[in-house]
Amino acid sequence: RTVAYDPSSTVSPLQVRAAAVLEAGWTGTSTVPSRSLYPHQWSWDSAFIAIGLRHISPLRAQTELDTLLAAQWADGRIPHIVFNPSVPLDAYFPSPDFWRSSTAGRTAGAPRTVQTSGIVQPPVHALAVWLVHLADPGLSRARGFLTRMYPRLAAWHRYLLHRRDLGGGGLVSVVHPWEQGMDNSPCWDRPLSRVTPAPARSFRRADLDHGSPEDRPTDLDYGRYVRLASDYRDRGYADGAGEFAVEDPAFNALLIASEYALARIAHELGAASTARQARAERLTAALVERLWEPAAGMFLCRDVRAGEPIPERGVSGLIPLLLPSLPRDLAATLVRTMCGPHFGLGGTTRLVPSYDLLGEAFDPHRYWRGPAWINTNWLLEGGLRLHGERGRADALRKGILHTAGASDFAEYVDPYTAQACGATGFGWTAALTLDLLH
Ligand code: 9YW
Repeated sequence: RTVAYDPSSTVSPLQVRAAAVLEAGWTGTSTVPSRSLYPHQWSWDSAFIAIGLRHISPLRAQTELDTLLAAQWADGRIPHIVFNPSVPLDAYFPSPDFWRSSTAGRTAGAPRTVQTSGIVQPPVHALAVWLVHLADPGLSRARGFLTRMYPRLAAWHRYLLHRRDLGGGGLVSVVHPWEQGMDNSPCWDRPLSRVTPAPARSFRRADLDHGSPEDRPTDLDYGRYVRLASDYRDRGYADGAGEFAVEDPAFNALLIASEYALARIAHELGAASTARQARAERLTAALVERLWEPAAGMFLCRDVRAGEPIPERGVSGLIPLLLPSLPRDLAATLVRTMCGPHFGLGGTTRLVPSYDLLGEAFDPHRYWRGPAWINTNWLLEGGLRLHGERGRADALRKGILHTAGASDFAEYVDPYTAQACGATGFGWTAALTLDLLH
């Protein structure tokens, strides 16, 4: 795959359709994940979207990331949502009046001029910045893109590594299921069961106006999400004391991949990069030590509050395949697990499902409890390629492109039938399709 921006190359119908999705979602400064369901800017969506956008407009891809990082808090956190002030308050819940970032987040250094949420999402940003730079290094240099991004990305990683090492073993903990990005994964059921739900009458969901209830999280889950988020807010978004703390393999693997990207960015800017490289390797070792589960043949989440692994196989436990310094035997085991009965790749499924096909909680339509998502499959496609699994990577790439086109760029699909679920015209589905076509 080439990365350079080449406006003269021939364009396929799928590329035209994917570009149209991103065009329709562009607000002038960023791209919404979905016009109907998610009308604001989401953190990891923007990173994936920029990775695709760079192929049609490196300038827009830079702007996407500039807009997100302009909402960074003084403590280094990049909020999971940056709210668009022209969207009505009731279009999405929880809205700015729930998070109250500019008042409740004052001590943590929330920006004054823009409203954001107070939790974070997986750190895909340094990786996205580096890939966007590579698409048009001349434009990037002329606009000082890396010079502007580098200190912000460094502060982001510092926040995660210093304020979020809640388990004390060098890895980052998420303090809310939404932070990990796979909102209602069965991996969260056990730690969430300890949380007292907020009463259903105390909030009003907006997602059910647009999505089918069978495809979405339940009301009980929502009550617990609300409780965790409002407790965090009421502590002024200070880290350390919450009821929920989980070390997640995908979140940490993406941080490590981004740390490698940050080393490359530092090198490009003429700064020292070896310490970052070494840190990425140390983090990989910590990930293996704390989260690898030989009996499962994959990584598992760790419930930091209970001090034990969470015995559920989520796709998150396969994502560390994208790490270059993963021991060879672990990479081989991950590939076997991905292609075995629990995930079925190349056998019963064409795309890797979000959760164990044999798991008790498996549901082929409900959000992160079984359906296949394009972003996780894109990450695994890269991991397979990195570890020399060319045939499997090619087949997965084909599966992703076919599914994206046939489902009208669905948010997620039934892993067996590829039937579209959630929203169509979804941002990262279109963006990562574009990336795979280059
Ligand atoms: C919600 C925007 C976000 C993604 C998350 C996904 C979902 C928001 O949508 O969360 O209201 O459920 O789980 O990963 O960033 O696309």
